[in-house]
Amino acid sequence: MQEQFNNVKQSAIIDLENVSSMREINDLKVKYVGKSGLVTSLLRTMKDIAPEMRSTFGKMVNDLKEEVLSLFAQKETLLKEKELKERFEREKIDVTLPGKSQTIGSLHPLNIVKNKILNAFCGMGFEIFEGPEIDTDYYCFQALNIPKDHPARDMQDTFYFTENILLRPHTSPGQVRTMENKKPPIKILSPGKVYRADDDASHSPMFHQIEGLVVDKGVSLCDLKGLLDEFVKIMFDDDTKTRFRPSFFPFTEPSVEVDVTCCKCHGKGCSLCKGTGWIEILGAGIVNKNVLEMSGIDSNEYSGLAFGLGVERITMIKYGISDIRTLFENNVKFLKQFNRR
Ligand code: 2NL
Repeated sequence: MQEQFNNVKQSAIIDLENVSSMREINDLKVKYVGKSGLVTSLLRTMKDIAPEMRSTFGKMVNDLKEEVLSLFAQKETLLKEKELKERFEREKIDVTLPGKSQTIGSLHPLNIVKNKILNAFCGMGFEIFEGPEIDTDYYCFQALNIPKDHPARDMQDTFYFTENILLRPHTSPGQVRTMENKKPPIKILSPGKVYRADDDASHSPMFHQIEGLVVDKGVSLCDLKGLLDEFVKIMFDDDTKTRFRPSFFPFTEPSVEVDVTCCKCHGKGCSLCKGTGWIEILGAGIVNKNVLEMSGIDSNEYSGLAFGLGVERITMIKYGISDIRTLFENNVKFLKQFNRR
């Protein structure tokens, strides 16, 4: 009988030696101490034992069970240690490795410049008014004193839906609506997309314009000069100078074109300013009396100043961009240069 006990114990020791996972240990537990395991079934032989020996036999089976369980426990401890060690090895992290950085988006250069322009004028008391991108011939041309034979009205220059409905070629229609609906004083900015049938290195069929309009009693060319001088100092360097050249627009009289001293060479002459030291940045003027009258404003009581600029043009000057198309290609390498973080 003792031999039978020893065999079970020996067999458990040998089985345990070959075990390499907790799963196998659990299987072995079933084999030895499970319901019909080797140790448990010893108890079933109790009926063949002489009655006076049965309590000794029972105790021996229990002792064996305990011994086998303690062998299991030892092996379990060893295995757990081994498995933990392997896991540490496997999951080892090198805290000196560089982290994975997140790419953060940034404003498009056109939006950086647009915001800067809007901020500059809002700081001088202008309100922002956005009009529709599709408008009528009246608001786009007639109300702005643009005659029937003016080239801007040509099919080649403007995108028409019907004879009367078109993509606005400037943001002025929004300003006309304001003049119709609001009594002066008026001091507004009209930013937005505008459309013209033009497509080369310095013209895009869609571009962003910002126009400004001031209507009040006694508004003069002096106000226009002071306003734009101030704007230029905010947008470019503090020592940037302006130059007002006579020009022509049907909606302003007199009209001017405004140049600034080149922000790259500061007036000495370079490739950006084509050797002249000056760069044209916008058009402006005193609102034509016809335009005021057509919108219901008494031109004997009130006068107005207006200006219009292209956001793309200012952006190209500020950042030295030579082809307008780079602003619309969305090349991430190009756009990343404007990430100011
Ligand atoms: C340019 C020139 C200009 C205006 C826009 C304007 C608007 C109204 C009345 C009178 Cl409602 N004028 N706008 C005036 C002068 C010039 O834009 O070269 N823009 C890109």
